[in-house]
Amino acid sequence: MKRREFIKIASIGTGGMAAMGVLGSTFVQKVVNPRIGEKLGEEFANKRIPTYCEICFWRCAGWAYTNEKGEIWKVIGNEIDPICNGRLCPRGTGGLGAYTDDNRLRTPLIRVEEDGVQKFKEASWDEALDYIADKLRTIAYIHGPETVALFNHGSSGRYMTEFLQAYGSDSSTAPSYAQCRGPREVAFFHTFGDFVNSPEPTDLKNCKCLVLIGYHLGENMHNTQVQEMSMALDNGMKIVTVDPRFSTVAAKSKHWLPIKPATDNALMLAWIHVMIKNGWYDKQYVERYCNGFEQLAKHVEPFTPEWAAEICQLDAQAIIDTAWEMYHASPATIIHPGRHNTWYGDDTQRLRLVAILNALMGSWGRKGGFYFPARATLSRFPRPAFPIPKTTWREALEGDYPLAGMSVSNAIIDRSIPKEGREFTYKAWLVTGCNLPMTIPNTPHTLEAVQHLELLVAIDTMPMDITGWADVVLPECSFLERNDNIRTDQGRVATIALRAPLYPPKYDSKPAYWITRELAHKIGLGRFFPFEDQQSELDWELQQMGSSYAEMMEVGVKVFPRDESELFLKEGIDHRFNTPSGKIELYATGFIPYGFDPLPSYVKHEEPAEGYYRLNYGRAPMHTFGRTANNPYLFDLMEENTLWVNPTIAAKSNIHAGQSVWLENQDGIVSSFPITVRITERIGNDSVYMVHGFGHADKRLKRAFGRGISDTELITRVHVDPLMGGTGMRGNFVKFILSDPKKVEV
Ligand SMILES: Nc1nc2c(c(=O)[nH]1)N[C@H]1C(S)=C(S)[C@@H](COP(=O)(O)OP(=O)(O)OC[C@H]3O[C@@H](n4cnc5c(=O)[nH]c(N)nc54)[C@H](O)[C@@H]3O)O[C@H]1N2
Ligand SMILES: Nc1nc2c(c(=O)[nH]1)N[C@H]1C(S)=C(S)[C@@H](COP(=O)(O)OP(=O)(O)OC[C@H]3O[C@@H](n4cnc5c(=O)[nH]c(N)nc54)[C@H](O)[C@@H]3O)O[C@H]1N2
Ligand code: SF4
Ligand SMILES: [Mo]
Repeated sequence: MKRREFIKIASIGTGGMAAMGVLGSTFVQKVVNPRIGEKLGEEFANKRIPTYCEICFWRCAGWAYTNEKGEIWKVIGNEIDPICNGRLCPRGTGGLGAYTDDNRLRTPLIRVEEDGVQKFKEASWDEALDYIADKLRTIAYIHGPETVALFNHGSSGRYMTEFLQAYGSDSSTAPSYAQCRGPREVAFFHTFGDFVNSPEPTDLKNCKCLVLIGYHLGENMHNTQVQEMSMALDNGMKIVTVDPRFSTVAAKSKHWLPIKPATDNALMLAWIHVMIKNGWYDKQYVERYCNGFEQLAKHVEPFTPEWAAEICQLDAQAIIDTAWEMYHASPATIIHPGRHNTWYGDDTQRLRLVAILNALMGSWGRKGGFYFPARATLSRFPRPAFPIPKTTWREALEGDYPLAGMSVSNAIIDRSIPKEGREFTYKAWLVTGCNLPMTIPNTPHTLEAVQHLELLVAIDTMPMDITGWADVVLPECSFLERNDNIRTDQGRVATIALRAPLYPPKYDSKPAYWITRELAHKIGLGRFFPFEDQQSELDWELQQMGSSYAEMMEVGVKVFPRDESELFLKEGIDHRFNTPSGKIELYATGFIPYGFDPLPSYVKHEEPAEGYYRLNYGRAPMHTFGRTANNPYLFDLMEENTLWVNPTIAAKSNIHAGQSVWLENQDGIVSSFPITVRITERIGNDSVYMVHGFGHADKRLKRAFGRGISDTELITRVHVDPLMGGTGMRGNFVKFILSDPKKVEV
């Protein structure tokens, strides 16, 4: 096959507007597809429907409203939802933009070649799904269905995952694991026998000492965590922030430790040293519940605060003071596991230190620490058993990353490039709700893999970067135009939440459920989708939980109360943890069979060369990754990212505030676009900082195109965690380029 070229809208074929798919769901058939500016009429006036937000994955439940003209009006939080307490964050409120964005994908697109030029042809759903079904049939026949992988994030992933399993593959993966929270899940599982999961079961509202290590809560806007943090602050909670950058929450902290990047393990080892040496840990808890204390105590003997102070460029006394602060508040102390954990490649071991600290403070299963979450069980209508894949995702890894709990996105990408000596190669990707060129580090490697694929399908709402590389693009409607699976996320109490459509899908877009079901039917897998339509299926599922679709339309959220005593360990009573020893494992015996160190150490990481600065990145409260960059309302709040530069570096490099600079990384990669310099003392003199999710390269994103720099573009050096495959991304270094390298074709 000819190399796949990146296609922008400018080269759309002349195929003409596709007709409404003949397969239209019952709901869609009832109404004409509304276009921007069209009045939807009385049917939609003063309507209120229950939904849960899809702008990030906290998934707050809310109500979406239309006004008296039937126009979209507002979305607000659902008062009875404990995951939002009736309040949405700024992104959730601006979530309406997911519906109104006029750059949305409108019709299915198929890559064609005309006169040697690749372009997209607009297609009907029938055509597009036939094309995919044909390819999938051929791939199953020639290579086996297990060579097809799914990348997913968000609600649409659930149905696509089931489709993939029915087809014969279990390689369903997500950047939100190996580029995000995978390390903490593995570390906590091997310490406490439980995953952290989302939302994190932190009893923040009762917490007295919160330790945030590279976790910038407040800029990272996970709703109820931020609410509970404010509540606890009002009640006198002390915060210890460990961050090389003076983050928003650092300003609210009793202690800010401006740590030298990449040295956190040294700090934590010293904290443990100080705690054990001074007896500043919960002895009863450790004695009753923990295993491996002696090994740990011996292991940390050399790691004095003075030793760490030098490595971390901190004050030794500050290390001792903060250790005391944690002990003083224990067990109402949370050393937060963070969320975006993939930093330097030794991340699972770093998160093991976090887990050990929590164990020493006795905070796992204790008030003000971590609670044991509850979750509603969703019954699924009986359907045939899924076929067993000939090669499972784990077998495809051929022994690599043995502690990974789910398939590893970057490993699938890697194993899509044929390599001598390797038996298994992936042949096709289905991608939904992921923008891989912007979320998987080392984009050139991802794009090389794309060239080897026999099929790349992108299901998205927006013409994001990934769609430009796809063979087929399928436009999903926004969350405000669809039902989705019942939300059963964990919390202090089990809850269920319904998402219903406010409007029918705009343009020729469709919900994931419909797309998957139609595709399943086309490929002869219809028996796995036993319901005619999604609402009947949801109703059946809700009935099993003692509710119904009709009831949920009225209430939106249902809470299943439980006794508060179930939240925490019962004082003085033994508890069996789900670990090999049945105890909290300070010494991780589960690591031993794989040759991984059961006790974490400090390993020195590479430092920037002269003239280069470490590339640091994070979140802004008004955007979610790159997915909201083009959202009209959120764009108004923040149009582009800026580059934080310390005044000393600025002076040395001859750059001033407001200047546009380009960046070049250690591998000679130059940013596609410039970024505006912001000079601030809030960042140290060895790094520069920017918010992730900007610098979009697809011109079809009229607002977001070319605004700021994409951090991902500059992250080409990846330090992979040998335990679970996470991609350490913070070992990249950049220098300033002061004049236009004329790299951008406009
Ligand atoms: N450089 C760098 N890379 C990172 C990070 C970083 O900070 N810097 N963060 C990492 C983290 S923590 C994570 S969790 C991952 C996330 O990485 P991904 O899982 O790839 O998630 P998003 O960036 O949210 O992908 C958004 C895509 O989903 C599409 N989308 C939005 N709504 C819908 C919908 O309703 N349906 C469908 N089908 N598509 C939709 C958007 O248009 C966009 O193309 O990225 C990781 N990668
Ligand atoms: N508004 C908003 N909120 C979000 C998201 C979003 O996109 N937008 N995404 C959600 C998701 S999926 C995730 S995973 C989370 C991510 O949220 P976090 O896990 O908080 O995000 P990170 O990007 O890892 O954290 C960045 C912080 O780490 C600091 N840092 C950098 N290097 C080091 C180091 O070596 N040591 C230490 N101690 N600190 C360091 C940076 O200065 C910065 O303050 O946010 C969630 N919440
Ligand atoms: S935290 Fe904000 S963006 Fe995330 S689900 Fe809740 S309201 Fe939506
Ligand atoms: Mo994440």
